[in-house]
Amino acid sequence: MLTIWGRINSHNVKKVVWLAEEMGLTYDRRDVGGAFGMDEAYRALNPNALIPTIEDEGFVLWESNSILRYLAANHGGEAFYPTDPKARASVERWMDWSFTWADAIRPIFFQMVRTEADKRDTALVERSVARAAGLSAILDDVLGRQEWLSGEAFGVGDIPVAAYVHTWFQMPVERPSRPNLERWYAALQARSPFRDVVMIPLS
Ligand SMILES: N[C@@H](CCC(=O)N[C@@H](CS)C(=O)NCC(=O)O)C(=O)O
Repeated sequence: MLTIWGRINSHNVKKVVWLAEEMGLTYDRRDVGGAFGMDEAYRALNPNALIPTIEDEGFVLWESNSILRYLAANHGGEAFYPTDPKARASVERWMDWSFTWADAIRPIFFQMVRTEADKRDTALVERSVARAAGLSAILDDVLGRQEWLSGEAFGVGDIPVAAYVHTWFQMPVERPSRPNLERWYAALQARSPFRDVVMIPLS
């Protein structure tokens, strides 16, 4: 049995649960982190005191993108994770780049969702909005040339970026028109695991 530790309103937890749902895996998700706290037993599994962490038949793993790669490589998820070295590297590039993208979006999310209106740092939000707008051109460009970030089919290369794209589209901030990115976001919304796991109210 696969165990996934982490509160479901975490972007990094959503990524793992989303893939588990796409792959039809049976899993037990346990709330940890944020208001749920972290006990010593959990910290012994993950010395970073961060979520998510998984345990699969005694194998413990943390770092959300490593978990995505492990699940896809070991549980019949090959369709989500190409084996050809160039195709695989292209997919992994978007997984790594997702942290650049997440760093741009996170301040907007924390300020607009987790900070009271009168305590918001508007200059920080403005800088993040501008940074996200610039980075979104990179996504729009690649998605004008290929259907998915993972290539011709949806895969693990789409998941980390998509988790934060959804948040970006939900924020009451200015966004430039990005037709290819919007087409991809609409295609993601046609997937029920994306709707059920990622498109929950932000908190
Ligand atoms: N690089 C790590 C980052 C993990 C991370 O920052 N997790 C956040 C939630 S998204 C966390 O654990 N925050 C503390 C908490 O929830 O208590 C990963 O991708 O797994």
